[in-house]
Amino acid sequence: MAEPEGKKHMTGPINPAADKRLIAREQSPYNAEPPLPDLARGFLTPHESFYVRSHAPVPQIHPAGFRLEVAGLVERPLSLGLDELRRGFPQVTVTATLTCAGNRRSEHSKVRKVGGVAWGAGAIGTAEWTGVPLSAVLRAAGLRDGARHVWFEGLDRVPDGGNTISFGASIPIEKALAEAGSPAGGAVPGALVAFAMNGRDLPPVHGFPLRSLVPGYIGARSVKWLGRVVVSDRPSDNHFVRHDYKLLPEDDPATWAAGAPIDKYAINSVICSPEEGATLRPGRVEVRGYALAPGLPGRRITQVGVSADGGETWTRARVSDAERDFCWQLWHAEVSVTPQTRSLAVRARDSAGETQPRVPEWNVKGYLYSGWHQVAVTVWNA
Ligand SMILES: Nc1nc2c(c(=O)[nH]1)N[C@H]1C(S)=C(S)[C@@H](COP(=O)(O)O)O[C@H]1N2
Ligand SMILES: [Mo]
Repeated sequence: MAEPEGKKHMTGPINPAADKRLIAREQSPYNAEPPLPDLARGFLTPHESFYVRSHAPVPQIHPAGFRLEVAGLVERPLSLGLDELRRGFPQVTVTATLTCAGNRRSEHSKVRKVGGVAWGAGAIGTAEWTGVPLSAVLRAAGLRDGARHVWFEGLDRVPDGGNTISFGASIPIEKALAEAGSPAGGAVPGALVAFAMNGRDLPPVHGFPLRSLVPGYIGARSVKWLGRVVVSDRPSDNHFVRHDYKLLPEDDPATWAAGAPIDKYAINSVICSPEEGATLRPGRVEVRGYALAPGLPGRRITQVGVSADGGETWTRARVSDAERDFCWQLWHAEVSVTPQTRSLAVRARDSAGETQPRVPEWNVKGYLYSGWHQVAVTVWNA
């Protein structure tokens, strides 16, 4: 049947899977990650391969009427249109890896089942983010005495009982005002109000028209569809700050209230190819993947080791990219496999001597899995 005339130019709800080449973990809200070999293709992750983590449908925001509100403990509350934000402030482009705190959650579930999106190891990606340093916006508003935390509020509506709530986050004022140096990457602001990803307007599913972007912090602090920034003397009491994203051994309300919110992400490394279940020929095999130093300025991956014998012996991998704060490194290694080989494993070490445990401590929500990544393979002697 033909569309009625008047409806032809109306936009429907945004299809979050459009232009994506991802494996859906949930259709609604859309949560999806790339096949791992796609991640290892390049230092920057193209939009099609960039994971999506959402708690609600993508809100449709009309840029003409959009305003970013800045409120709370400031001298001058601001209400900024997109043009004012782009023209009135310095712009910076920062390369940073974004990773979900739940990346690799399904491996926690092998120890003891955890709820939440059952992520593989693809809830991570690296992009060039362009925007305005949050510090510049805060300076324009003028911080008042007692300013200790900066809250971000998204414009999506997350179902909560019969109601809806906004997705929110909170970062300490020191992080909001921080500036880290990075030899290859230039100055890296502690946080950005970002409007572009890999040189183009943010795609709707990644937060159009604005998102916060907090290099080094878990993805949950990089709030998409950012509508409000609030300066406060305390962390936000948003559900996603108070009741989620904490490393706790059990699901008990008292421990939840007392637990500290996760901010920085942890050291990690993952094999992207061969994939789990691959069949290989005996001999030399090329192994590829990513490694991520913890989300602290100056931390570097200094060693990546790959084992084909369950951790008895390790081959040093070669890292391919320039070192930059808050960015992953892609690596590759050649190892020998025989018909006795059952799995490939990777582990990394950073410049502060931090390493990955074989199996990390379990937590009830399955966050920050950072154990050795192991891929089962079959070696077949033709
Ligand atoms: N408004 C809003 N912001 C959000 C979320 C959300 O559901 N709503 N999800 C967060 C989480 S948990 C992550 S890991 C990142 C994912 O960003 P991406 O979908 O652009 O990859 O966005 C964060 N920002
Ligand atoms: Mo996340």
